[in-house]
Amino acid sequence: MADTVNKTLDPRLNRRGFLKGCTMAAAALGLSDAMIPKMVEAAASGERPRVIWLHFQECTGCTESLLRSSHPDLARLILDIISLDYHETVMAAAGHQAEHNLHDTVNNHPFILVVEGAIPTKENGIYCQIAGKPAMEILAEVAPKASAIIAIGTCATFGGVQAAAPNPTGAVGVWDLVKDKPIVNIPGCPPNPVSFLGTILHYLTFKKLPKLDKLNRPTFAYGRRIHDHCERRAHFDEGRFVEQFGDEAHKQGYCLYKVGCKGPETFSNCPAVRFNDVGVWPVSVGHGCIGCTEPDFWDTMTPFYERLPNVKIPGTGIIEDADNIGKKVLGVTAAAIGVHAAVGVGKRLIKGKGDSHE
Ligand code: FSX
Ligand code: SF4
Ligand code: F3S
Repeated sequence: MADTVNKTLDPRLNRRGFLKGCTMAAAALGLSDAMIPKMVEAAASGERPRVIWLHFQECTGCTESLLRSSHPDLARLILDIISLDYHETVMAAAGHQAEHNLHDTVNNHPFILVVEGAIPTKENGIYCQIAGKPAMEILAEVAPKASAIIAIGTCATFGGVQAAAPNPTGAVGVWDLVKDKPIVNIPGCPPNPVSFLGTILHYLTFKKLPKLDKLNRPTFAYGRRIHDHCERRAHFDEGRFVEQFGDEAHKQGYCLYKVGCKGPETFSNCPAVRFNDVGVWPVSVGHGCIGCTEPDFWDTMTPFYERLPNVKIPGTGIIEDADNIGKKVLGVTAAAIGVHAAVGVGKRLIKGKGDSHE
């Protein structure tokens, strides 16, 4: 039953599409152009890792952004380089046949497990059941046999919206339950498909998982703070802020910090990789980052439309009164580089998960 999903979905990619996807992934991975042929060779080798994709508590946005991406080459490339043996959203099989496919791969072949969605743990996990079994039980059966696990989306990595206080179902991420397997966390609500593709291509090309940070996120995708490569950063440094959505400053494309942007404490490649093949990301279209790649962001990054307290503004030190930021820094040119936020680090340390620097 291997390949059922692939065969029912997409024709194979042509060489141009293959090259385009590999070039995008190589750029996202920070590899030089010289590595592209090696990557293409690995991707075209026919050595397609089997993937079992489990869905638990989630909205399927991760799958939607990946497979129904407006970049067809990207979606096809993903389906071309893996053998997607089980995926509830897109597979043709149903009922007993679907269950058979799952157990056949789990018991007879090496595979990578991809998990989308959080796992409820309260009352023996009864709040999410598939084929009559709690998600917890399915994970406990499948995870020990996987060669590696990729938790995709903020739900599978850190619990997501289900785990937001008061977390009525006791939702957790995969790494809270599985302790003895390599786990790659690809958070984001939803994450960028290129971060997933880059991880898979890295595995195929170098035969190992990419380097991870302390939150198990690939550093190629989550190694930089959004604020440190945001196109509005010059406005931040010069004290030009949007005060209200729709005001003149908003129309001018000024910094969104005062209307709640969480870029100063969020790690992700959004400003560089962008979404939807049309070069956009939240900040480029006028909305602040809400910190969707960070643990517990529904609790720690809210209210979404209020500024982060105590962010250092160039030339002013830690500020207490954001209303005066613009007035204070206008005209200040020194010390405008290398500014970092302090608050997120504190919050994460309190939660016991540490900063994401290595
Ligand atoms: Fe969660 Fe994925 Fe947010 Fe949705 O399925 S990461 S709710 S966008 O999409 O799991
Ligand atoms: Fe960009 Fe947000 Fe930082 Fe402003 S606060 S520079 S909009 S990341
Ligand atoms: Fe998420 Fe912020 Fe990127 S909200 S999509 S991490 S800009």
